[in-house]
Amino acid sequence: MYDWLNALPKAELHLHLEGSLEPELLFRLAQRNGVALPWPDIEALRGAYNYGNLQEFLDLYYMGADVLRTEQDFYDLTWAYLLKCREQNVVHTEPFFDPQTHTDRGVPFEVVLNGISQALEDGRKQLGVTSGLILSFLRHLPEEQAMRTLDAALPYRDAFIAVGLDSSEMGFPPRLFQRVFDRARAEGLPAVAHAGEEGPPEYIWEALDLLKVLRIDHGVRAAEDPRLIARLIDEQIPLTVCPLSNTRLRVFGHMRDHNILSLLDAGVKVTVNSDDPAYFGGYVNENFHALYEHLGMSRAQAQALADNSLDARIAK
Ligand code: ES4
Ligand code: ZN
Repeated sequence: MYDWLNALPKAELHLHLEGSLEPELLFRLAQRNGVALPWPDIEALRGAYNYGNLQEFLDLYYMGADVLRTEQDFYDLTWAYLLKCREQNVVHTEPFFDPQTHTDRGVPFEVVLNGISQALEDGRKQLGVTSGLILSFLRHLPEEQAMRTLDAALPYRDAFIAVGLDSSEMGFPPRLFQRVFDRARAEGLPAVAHAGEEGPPEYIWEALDLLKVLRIDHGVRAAEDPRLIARLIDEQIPLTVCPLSNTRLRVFGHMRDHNILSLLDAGVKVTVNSDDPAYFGGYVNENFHALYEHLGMSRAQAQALADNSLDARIAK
């Protein structure tokens, strides 16, 4: 079963490039750039990968991203992830990056974008992994700063397939970002948004009705609202679900309690993704393995999940 799951062609639609920064590369980049780290060694850093909720993880994730300084750093980060894609038969990926995490530290937008874009292009040519980049806004910062980020991005409009919304969810509902998403849409950029990870079903309604998203990232709390589930099924709106992330961040107490297969069987277009693989203990295949081990996922269910991921691509 494991070999069969590994060999399944699949797409990854929910992956934060900054979250694919493995401890080994993090330490190497810190040394290369002369950045002092609060952890004495890789083991100590790994020991810190224990979270009570989303915010505790994000605090560590933003600290880790501080080692990313040069175009080469962003290239190396993206390239290491693309090698994983090839290894795991992820034939297509639509990764997020968070420009504000870097521009707020003084790293120019172009440095970040050039490093990532060059690696994605080399990934297409040398690895045969197709891709499309999603520019994600940080929702814990004001909409005005998201708008300035969009300003910085629009000269490179063709480098993106969509805009997204991530970071701390509770207290930062999608409705706060309606104007920046309106403007992105006017520029021809479709949208996705994190909603219903820790936040209530109401945030998913807002992402659909106000931000006009094509997909919901996470969305697992939709299960609390039967009318919302009916709509997701009726309109076949994809959910990019991240099982290992959800258990590591305690959205579900244990993998056996995860609702992804119930949603699949109900007719919701769910997909399997890794979110922040370096921080949550696995890439896409490890997420599939966990569903097999703890939820008894069948081959037919795994095939449906993989088919959904290829079907839910924005970049076809
Ligand atoms: C994230 Cl798991 C998760 N949720 C929200 N924002 C994020 N950024 C990176 N990982
Ligand atoms: Zn995410």
